[in-house]
Amino acid sequence: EEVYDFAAIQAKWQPIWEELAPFKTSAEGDTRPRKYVLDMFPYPSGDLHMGHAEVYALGDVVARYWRHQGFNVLHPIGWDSFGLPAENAAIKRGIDPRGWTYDNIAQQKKSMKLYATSFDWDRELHTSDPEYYKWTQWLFLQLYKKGLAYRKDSWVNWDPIDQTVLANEQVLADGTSDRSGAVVVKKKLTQWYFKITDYADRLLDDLNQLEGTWPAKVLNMQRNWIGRSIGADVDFQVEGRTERVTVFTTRPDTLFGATFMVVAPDSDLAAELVAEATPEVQEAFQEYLVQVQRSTEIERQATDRPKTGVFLGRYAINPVNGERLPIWAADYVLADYGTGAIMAVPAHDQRDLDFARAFDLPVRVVVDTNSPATGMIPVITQGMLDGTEELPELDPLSTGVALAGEGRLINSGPLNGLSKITAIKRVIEQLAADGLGRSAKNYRLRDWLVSRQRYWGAPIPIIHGADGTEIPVPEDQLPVLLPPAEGLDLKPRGTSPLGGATDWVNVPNPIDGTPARRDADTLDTFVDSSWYFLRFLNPSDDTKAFDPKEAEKWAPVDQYVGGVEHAILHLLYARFITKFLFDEGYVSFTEPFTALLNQGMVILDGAKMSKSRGNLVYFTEEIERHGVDAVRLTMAFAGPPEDDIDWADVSPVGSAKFLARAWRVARDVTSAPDVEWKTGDVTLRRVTHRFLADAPGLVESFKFNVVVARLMELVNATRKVIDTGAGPGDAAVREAAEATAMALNLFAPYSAEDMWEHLGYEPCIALVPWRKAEQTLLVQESVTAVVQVDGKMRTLLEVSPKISSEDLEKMARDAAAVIRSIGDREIIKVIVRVPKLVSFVTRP
Ligand code: ANZ
Repeated sequence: EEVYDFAAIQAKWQPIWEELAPFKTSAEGDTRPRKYVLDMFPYPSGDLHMGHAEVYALGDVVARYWRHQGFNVLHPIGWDSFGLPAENAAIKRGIDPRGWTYDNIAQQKKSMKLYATSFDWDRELHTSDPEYYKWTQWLFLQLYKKGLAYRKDSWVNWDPIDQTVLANEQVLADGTSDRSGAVVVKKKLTQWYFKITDYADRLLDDLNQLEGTWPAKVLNMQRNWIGRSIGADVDFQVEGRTERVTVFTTRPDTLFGATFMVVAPDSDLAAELVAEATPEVQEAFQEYLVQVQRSTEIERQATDRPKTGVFLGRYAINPVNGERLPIWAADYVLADYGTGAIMAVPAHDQRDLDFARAFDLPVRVVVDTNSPATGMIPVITQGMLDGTEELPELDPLSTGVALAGEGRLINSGPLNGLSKITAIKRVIEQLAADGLGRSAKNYRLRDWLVSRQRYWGAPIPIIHGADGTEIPVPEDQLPVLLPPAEGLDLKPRGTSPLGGATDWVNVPNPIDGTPARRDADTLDTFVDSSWYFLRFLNPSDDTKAFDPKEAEKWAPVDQYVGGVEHAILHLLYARFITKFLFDEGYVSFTEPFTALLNQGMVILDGAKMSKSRGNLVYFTEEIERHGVDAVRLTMAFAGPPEDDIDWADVSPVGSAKFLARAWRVARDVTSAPDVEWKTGDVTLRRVTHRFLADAPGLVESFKFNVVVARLMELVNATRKVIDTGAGPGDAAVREAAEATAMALNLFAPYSAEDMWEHLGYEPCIALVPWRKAEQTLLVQESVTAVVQVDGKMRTLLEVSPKISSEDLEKMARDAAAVIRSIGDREIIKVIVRVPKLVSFVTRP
């Protein structure tokens, strides 16, 4: 008897699909509605891994689904193929990064094709191809023309292992590099930046457009990253100095409580102030500065760190009351935020209070927070609440707790009695009238550092004249080709290896022919990926980066699928570039990705997979063992896509068994394709049509696991009719098998195509329109309730739509799968939503 043989099925269909190219996006004259489904493109660092297996399986469900729904779908793929791993591998093994990269691409492409991802291969692109990076360089020049690409000297994050600068985004919370793991240090260098801060407000405000279609978590991460603060700039006179010192504060209402001023030790201002100080102060300051430069930004902002600083021997004058405020340099004030200087209000700011207590500086309360409702009383007792006990004195100096809460102003002259918000308004008005201040906004967002002192990237298309002028490479001379790696010393040493390519670097000045030098730095790979979704629209056009007419048709991306690790960097940069292209009139939209799905990680035994942990599950091995379809189906069935998948908890073996079962149903069908479905078994027809009606909504809300569960149910129901009911010739059996094959195409395309052939049809099943449910068959006799334990689906129950909450809970508690899964853990919460859901939460 013929058996389900996944290897044979894969070998049979892969060449046929290759030949028929069913996923080629149709172009001119196609009147179908369009969908652009994009999966984040991979970095070719080796063969595909299980993370890829997940994202490309899930993205493919969406792409395949919209094709069944009658859409002209654009589902392209390419490679983010510039970057450090290639270069590091090349250095380690003495090979060419180019060769390493393209070998890996070839391997990944082979794996992706085997994995039956429904990509339009005609649109494949590689960011390291000159045909692509020509346009990355063009984009740089457009930004340059608008003053949005510029060079400046600045303290940069320096990775001492990779010997390269890092964007702030690439420094992890513990102060280490997200690439090499090295502790990041500061170094002063001349670097290229993109002025993303010009777009800060729009990047923040436009997030509102994405509410509901982007994960809330990602929206929040973007908001925090941009970090807009609203407050005031206040100008302070400094004794013995003509220029004023401006501070940024979010609490101008507390101006009467300022008792000292702090400047960042590594700011130009500190250097200026200390230049006039006594030799002792200068010496103490220099010593302190050296110490400060050894610490990371993260360390400097840590609240639990003892406060350190140096008094600069200078005084500022408080503009509202003429008081003399001593000026200190301390590392908790950062040079590149606000103005690099603050007014310290120790009574109401914890960092200032810690500092005041460490150096014996005065503390003055100017906001009366003394009410249990709003104050910051460390411990509130019942007695305080009902008035039998005195409220404690809120003295920050003795308690060590700053009064950050709301209250009425005190000790503040004309502001006394006002609320915080009124006082803020009043102070800003007064300062503005006196020319001593104004309202101000600040952002955590910094300009985007885009230059890298590394080889494997797009060369920056700028030529430096002997006199220091910058000359953009004329657009008709693009691309500036990367010179061959051969003969270059790629080892990191802080300057770009391209500087060693003498013939390449030394060029005549395009303007007057005098000797000049090419900029030897290369662009951050995030520049490459900031616009790739547009290049897919016509990747082989050598006359422009992308065609605005095609963008009009296809973009923005309708559904973007990828990992949450790109929640900040990549998405922020792509959003910025999109807004820039909008401003330049190249696109008509301001957000690149209308909807975003973040898949979780594939982990093993609760831990992230990694070579060093030795818990890697290999893509190729899993595919060989279980087959493509079983792995893909497992990814979809494991749970909600956002959750991590523990490969130890899932069962590709179970998936393969189910696929064999589904496949046998199709093989067993004995009726002909033209059989009248109306004559079929009504009970089975109801199950089929209920599935056809429900699946679209479930797919569109990414409940892929529920769709798979429902398919399992449909296959079981069909098998029952074949074996013990009306038999394999019944029309409803064919109808159910066809629906199964069609829906299975979303998850297990090889099995689905093979079933389709057994059912008497030509390939490709991927292009078959979704079967419409017949309304008359949808009248409910029963509904399926999902039973979850700790968020994982454990069983499905067929229940009456009118079942009571108590009965449903009891049925769920009695279900064998639930009892098994809960074991002896305690149930701490039960959520029952009749008639569809019972969810148990246990104490771990
Ligand atoms: C006086 C004050 C009183 C402040 C008070 C806060 C509370 P965000 O929300 O992060 O914008 N600050 C300003 N520039 C700084 C810098 N370069 N490094 C470290 N701290 C800086 O915080 C703004 C507040 O952080 C500012 O408001 C300032 O302290 C401080 F009861 O001014 B505030």
